[in-house]
Amino acid sequence: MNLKKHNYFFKESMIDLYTAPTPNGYKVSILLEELKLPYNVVSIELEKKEQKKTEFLKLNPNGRIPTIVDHENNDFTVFESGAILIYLAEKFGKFLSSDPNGRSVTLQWLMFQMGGIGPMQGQAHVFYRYAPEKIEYAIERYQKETLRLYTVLDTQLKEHEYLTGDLSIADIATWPWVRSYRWAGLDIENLPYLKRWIDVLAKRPAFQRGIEVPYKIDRSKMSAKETQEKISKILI
Ligand SMILES: N[C@@H](CCC(=O)N[C@@H](CS)C(=O)NCC(=O)O)C(=O)O
Repeated sequence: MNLKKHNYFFKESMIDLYTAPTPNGYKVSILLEELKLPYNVVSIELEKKEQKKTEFLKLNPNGRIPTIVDHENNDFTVFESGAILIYLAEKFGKFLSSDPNGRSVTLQWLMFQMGGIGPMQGQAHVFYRYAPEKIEYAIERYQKETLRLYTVLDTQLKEHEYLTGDLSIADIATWPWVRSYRWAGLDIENLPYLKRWIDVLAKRPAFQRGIEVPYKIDRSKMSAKETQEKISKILI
């Protein structure tokens, strides 16, 4: 398989990031940008099903992005965005507390994203945006549950600037999803603390650079038909 390799920084970087312009991919590029690490970006064309090819499945048996390879650690490979964030945060000693309780709190909010926000909002996107037929029950179910999860975030953010005090991998995992609330057909006018947090993080240069990896994309400029055709090639 001929994976296209973009080298943004040096000829040989420590980390290879296999990614696509999606919220799960952005989590890792944002963290790498925050860590100011040089990394190679391998752009995976999801519509061409590059993520299902044998060569890629050797790196990620789930056939999805993101995935990293750490050349400094015998080409150790990590898949699942949450596991990648923990691996990098531990390796570089940033964005995850070394104090056991502080670490647990960050991991709780990271799991809340991985097990709640991501899957529920992902389904809201599917049924609200991409499904060829509009199934009201499914749209309402996933929108309502995503909004309920957002209110949990809003309550937490009323008392905390970031989800767990200092900026952590929990914020980095959650922001790329929640910032796309309009894509799920949701309104957050009644969630002022969540809105404040989205705006604060959106101003960080590393977050701005992270969402342009592997390339910049503006979905608001794509027609509904174009979007549906593109995504239906990815959805199994
Ligand atoms: N739980 C996985 C989910 C990864 C995932 O769903 N990736 C999507 C893009 S956001 C993907 O690769 N989709 C392509 C496919 O399903 O074939 C993670 O967090 O890494």
